[in-house]
Amino acid sequence: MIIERAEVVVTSPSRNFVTLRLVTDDGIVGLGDATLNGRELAVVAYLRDHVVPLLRGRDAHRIEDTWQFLYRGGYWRRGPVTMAAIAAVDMALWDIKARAAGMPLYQLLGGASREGLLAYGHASGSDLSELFDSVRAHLEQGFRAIRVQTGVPGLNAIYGIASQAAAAGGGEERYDHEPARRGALPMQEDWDTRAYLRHLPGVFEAVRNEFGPELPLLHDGHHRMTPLQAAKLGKELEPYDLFWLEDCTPAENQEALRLVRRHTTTPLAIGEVFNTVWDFKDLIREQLIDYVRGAVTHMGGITPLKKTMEYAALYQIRSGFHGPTDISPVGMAAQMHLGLAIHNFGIQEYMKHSARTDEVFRQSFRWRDGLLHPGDEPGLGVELDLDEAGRYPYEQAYLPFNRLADGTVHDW
Ligand code: CS2
Ligand code: MG
Repeated sequence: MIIERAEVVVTSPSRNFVTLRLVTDDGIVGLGDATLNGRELAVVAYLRDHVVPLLRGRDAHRIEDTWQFLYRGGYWRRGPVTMAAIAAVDMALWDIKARAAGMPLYQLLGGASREGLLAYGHASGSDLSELFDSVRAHLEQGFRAIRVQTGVPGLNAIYGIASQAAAAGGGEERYDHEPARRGALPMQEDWDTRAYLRHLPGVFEAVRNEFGPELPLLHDGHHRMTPLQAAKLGKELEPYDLFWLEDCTPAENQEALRLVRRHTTTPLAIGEVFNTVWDFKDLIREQLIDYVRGAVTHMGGITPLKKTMEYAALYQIRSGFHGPTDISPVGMAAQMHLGLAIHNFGIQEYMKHSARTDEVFRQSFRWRDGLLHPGDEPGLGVELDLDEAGRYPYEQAYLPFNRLADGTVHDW
């Protein structure tokens, strides 16, 4: 089975998506997500100029060999652009192999290890009243776990506070941090860690008082704290028994998590910006995290993320794959198939895509009693409607950036 055609499809139904579409000599189509939020065109160029010419004529069945060829043969290793491009090839080849076998991909990854995937949704609000409404809306949609993000008194524009329609989890509203149609250039947001640290414990106390001790609650620190600040927050949140505190501190320096780990038993999740197992190695080996936040789209594909999870399993570390709307339905399907098959699954982030996106990427996801399932269509179970995709050309858009009160740029 030979790769005959390879094309890169860019479409922007509600935000920009980059999809690699491979077609074999016997007409089997495979899809791969290559979306890198805010840097989409860099991956498009990497694929079109440096990968697609190498794929035509290759044996589509040789997934591992193709991955190693693209990773080692490119000489310059790792990095978000390279690994998103390789991820798309890997996903598309697994899609082809499973379609050729007439099976949903999870069957080729070892079969289902559970009935469905526990998923969490994004509740948010600029104040407690809006937040509680958003939590209730997500509970009504069947979510059994909920991420909580709120405004911080004195800060105007901060991460994770969706417009109320989006916070309620429905409609065409774009999730606020989603940059598409928010103007072509990065937007400045503001930040004050001390104000955030003063405010957040009280928010979780109020949420626990309102919704009880059982509901799994998650929170995303979004890389903004020093290790000591993260340790302080983790300790102050212990009474509220979080499912996890995510990206509590920038983790390029994996040693930083040793300090956090010494001070708190709040579970830690890290890795949505990571792109190879090397970024996780010490965090896993020293048990500095509890959940691997990688995404198939950013970690080089299904093949390497499966290997990373097998390494993590040695340390009883579980998955928490990244699933915002800037992971396309193709990328979401890939990690749902992987999450269904691995033993050390933890939780799947699930931000529903817009209706327009679902018209471009027709998928067979099932959502029942708070559990996600990728469906049982052959392959990844996603079809890309090229005519629909053609209706939504790329729109330049970037993620926001942060400045502190004195103007210093800060992690967003
Ligand atoms: C966030 C992401 O979902 C999350 O955990 O960290 O939404 C992140 O802000 C975006 O994926 C960035 O593109
Ligand atoms: Mg995050």
